[in-house]
Amino acid sequence: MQKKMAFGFIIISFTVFFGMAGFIEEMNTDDLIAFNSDRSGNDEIYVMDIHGNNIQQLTKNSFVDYWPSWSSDGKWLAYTRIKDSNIDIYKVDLKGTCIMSLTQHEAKDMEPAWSPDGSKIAFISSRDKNPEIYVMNADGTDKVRLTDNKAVDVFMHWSPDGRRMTFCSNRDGNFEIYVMETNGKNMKRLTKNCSNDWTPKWSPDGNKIAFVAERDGNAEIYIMNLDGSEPKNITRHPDKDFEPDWSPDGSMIVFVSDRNGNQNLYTARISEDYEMKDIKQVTNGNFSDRHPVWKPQKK
Ligand SMILES: [Ca+2]
Ligand SMILES: [Ca+2]
Ligand SMILES: [Ca+2]
Ligand SMILES: [Ca+2]
Repeated sequence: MQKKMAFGFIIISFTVFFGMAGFIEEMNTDDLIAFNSDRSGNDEIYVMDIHGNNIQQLTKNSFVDYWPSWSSDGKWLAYTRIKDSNIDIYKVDLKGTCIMSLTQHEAKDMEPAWSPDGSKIAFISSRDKNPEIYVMNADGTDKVRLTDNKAVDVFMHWSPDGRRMTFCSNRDGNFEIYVMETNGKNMKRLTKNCSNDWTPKWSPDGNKIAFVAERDGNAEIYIMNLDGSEPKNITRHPDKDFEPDWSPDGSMIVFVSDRNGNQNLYTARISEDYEMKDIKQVTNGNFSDRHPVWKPQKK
């Protein structure tokens, strides 16, 4: 009997020790959310675990650094920097020690969106006079324009298979959500209403699009089908809820809300019928925490 208990204890100790070690390692490397925050004075890029702990600051300077986008291998974050009245795209590694410039143009270059296979970065540039969508290689070479319209074209996001892109444009009066192939062809409008629709994010299974609209009176997060049908308001809160991003397994969404006075980050579980459950505030304090993006899963 004693022998059996001792053996059981060893098994439990083994599981606790190695299981915990594995858990911590996983927390540190996989379950991460990047965001930008002005908590240290001006906007900088940060990474934290999904519970809002272990916050690491990756940029530290007098410029505005915002709009992070993960590389598919999770080793880099592309982001936008406003410096000396110019706006360009940079990337930073997860230690914050290596920062590289990806655009060097006098026009505004912003909002990088890394492709799912890691080879390309889509971005917005006004180098051809008005905001258009471009794509470049991940090292900043070979920039190609995808849209050609006098309207503002913004907020691209790649489909999980990398073959299509959602974006927003006010070409039809107010901001609506569009989809196109990643060569700019076969463009189609998905929303049609009198309020602005913003920041579409494809679900990891490729079946839904989360986005933001003010059609019910204030900024809310919605989920709709790929053809724009059945939009469902999933926040239904009188304060502003915006900038949603899916967890890699599609079971959760991280978003920004000012429901507790200022812009903080929240996570929620998404149920099978696309309801928000277990809403949890993950950042606190009197700053603006914005643009959360969940680290992609290792391929
Ligand atoms: Ca900064
Ligand atoms: Ca520029
Ligand atoms: Ca345009
Ligand atoms: Ca709301």
